[in-house]
Amino acid sequence: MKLWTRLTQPAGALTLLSVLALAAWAPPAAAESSFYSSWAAANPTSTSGTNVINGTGSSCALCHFSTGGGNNYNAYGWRVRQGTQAGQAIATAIANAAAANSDLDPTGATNLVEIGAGTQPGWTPGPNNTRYTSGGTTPGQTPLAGILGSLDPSSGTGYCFGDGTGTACPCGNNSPVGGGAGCLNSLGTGGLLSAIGVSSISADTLVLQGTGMPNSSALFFQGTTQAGAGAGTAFGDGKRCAAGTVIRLGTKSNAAGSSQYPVGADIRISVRGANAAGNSRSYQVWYRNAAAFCQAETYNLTNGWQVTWTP
Ligand SMILES: [Ca+2]
Ligand SMILES: [Ca+2]
Repeated sequence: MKLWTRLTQPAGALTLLSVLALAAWAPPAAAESSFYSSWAAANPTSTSGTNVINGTGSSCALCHFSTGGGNNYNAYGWRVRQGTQAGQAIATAIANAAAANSDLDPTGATNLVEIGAGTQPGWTPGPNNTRYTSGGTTPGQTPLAGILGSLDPSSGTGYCFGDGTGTACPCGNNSPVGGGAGCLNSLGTGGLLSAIGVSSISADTLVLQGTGMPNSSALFFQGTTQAGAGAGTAFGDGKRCAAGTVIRLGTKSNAAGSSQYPVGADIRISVRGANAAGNSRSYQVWYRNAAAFCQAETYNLTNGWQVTWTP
């Protein structure tokens, strides 16, 4: 018994020393992880946090301008911090921030809507973010790099997918079901069209975003109806989805398979598309795909995207 005690005492002492050493060094990390673990417990099915972790390697960027946390918050992190500074428990502060649109994203989406959509309650694209510290605020900041997925919820609805539903792709070149893209192109990807922003005539921030295309030219266009009653009609290597009276919005050169409209000084879609409140319009991207693939035609298209214009 004495031997046992003698042998275990140093180990016990070492353990105590280790705990003290950890206590001396650990508080910042422990504080951050308790915030994130509370957040994850409150939002167990959200991909907002995993999009941050998988893209930046750290959960801190959900709320901070740094992967190491600290006194540099985005809009959402600052909102939660205001709650804890007011004496609220972390979980309470997170719950109290749910109804706010912290990042003032152009879709007007609340933090809870963004968390449900897997987007970022604290970030919006471009130099439209504010950096908060206890010493003051700095507007005009771009979001922390590397975060996966969209920063804001999409505006509108996809339809006419090249995934075998609706009208078949011309060569059996279907894209994966659930991917929301058009028919496959020669690169083995389906062109994907979506949009962010607000489709409001008086406050138009709508931006169409195309991905999954070759690095070629891409024509963004608007139609007044859906081709094939929404199922699309065979066209080149893909499907025509937007039809009726067509307006060409603009032609872009894809980089990394992507382009968007409008960019910079481009005319807003509400104006370019001659839209009025109440209009429901179809959008699509028609892109060049010069490689010998599928039909003799050297073009393909994205899925369709449907938008309703509000006042
Ligand atoms: Ca928001
Ligand atoms: Ca956002």
